[in-house]
Amino acid sequence: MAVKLHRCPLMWVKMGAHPCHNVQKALDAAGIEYEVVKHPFLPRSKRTDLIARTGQNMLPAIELEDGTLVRRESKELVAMIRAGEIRNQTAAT
Ligand SMILES: N[C@@H](CCC(=O)N[C@@H](CS)C(=O)NCC(=O)O)C(=O)O
Repeated sequence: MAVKLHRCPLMWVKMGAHPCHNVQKALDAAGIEYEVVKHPFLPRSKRTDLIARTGQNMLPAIELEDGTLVRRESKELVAMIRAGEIRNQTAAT
């Protein structure tokens, strides 16, 4: 099972200030396979699964293969990806 990128639905917004895009771009650059899970953009209260699992309503978040949903500032997620802290276990063999 691949990691999952939980993100907003604005896939077409690819500018540098877009947090979800930046994390997706970092996953691509690192060659990490992932599935995209889109959540509603607004209102944030509609992100019920995200809220239930992380206790907050902001995106992006990365779901590890063990099911842990990691929500950090997008810059931190990018740093974790670049540091090799987020990996696709099944693809690593
Ligand atoms: N500082 C946060 C910003 C995250 C952010 O703005 N995420 C957007 C989706 S790309 C969002 O959830 N927007 C809804 C809102 O701001 O109400 C980060 O970099 O992670």
